[in-house]
Amino acid sequence: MEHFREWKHIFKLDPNKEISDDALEKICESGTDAVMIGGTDGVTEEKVVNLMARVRRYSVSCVLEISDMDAVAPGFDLYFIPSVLNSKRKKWLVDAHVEAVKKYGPLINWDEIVMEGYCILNPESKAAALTEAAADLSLDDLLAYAQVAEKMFHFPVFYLEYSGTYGDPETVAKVKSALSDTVLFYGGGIRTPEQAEAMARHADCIVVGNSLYTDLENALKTVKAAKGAK
Ligand code: 1GP
Repeated sequence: MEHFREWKHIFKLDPNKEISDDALEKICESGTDAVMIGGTDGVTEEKVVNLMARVRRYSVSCVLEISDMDAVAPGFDLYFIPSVLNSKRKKWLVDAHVEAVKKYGPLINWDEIVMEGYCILNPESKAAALTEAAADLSLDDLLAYAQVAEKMFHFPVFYLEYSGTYGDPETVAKVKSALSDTVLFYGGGIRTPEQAEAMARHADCIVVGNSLYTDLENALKTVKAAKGAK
């Protein structure tokens, strides 16, 4: 098992977006703890395998975040599986998982599986639309979700997913204080080292995605900022 509990920083690459070899080299050699491959739409097995093969030229940990059970390939270090706790549809909480186990169960190496209890908090995001997430959660709701994730479901990861928008560091701090064992991932809208540091002060690990495609130089600076955050 990889030491994901120690990670401070992840770059998330979308298999449905183009990335040049030059940019990919900078990302993989940035010092990030892992490159996570994952996206919401247009994710196919072919695109996943192609991107994994390109990341595998480098020594960085390469993990898959599964959004479609038919776009899964062997060869990743770990497989992160979201369960969207605030989805209004059971499919995204557990039904897709049941289907996947029925179809692929004997092929699964359970030691490589990491469950993520997700709360999707940007109502404008593709992920919120797809999963029909009740994204307008109060702080009380969020704190309860965090405790349900840890104390009831024993998820190893609780993921605050603001995808595409920058959240409130104070909220992240409060959620962190509600967790003792489950690690807290924060992702959404991080474009600058200052934003990275502000979130990494509270979250165990920050996830930087979109800004890799819009402002690579600043995105790369988030690694050092996250690792130096106190
Ligand atoms: C998306 O949490 C990640 O799943 C990162 O969000 O793309 O907004 O950086 P951004």
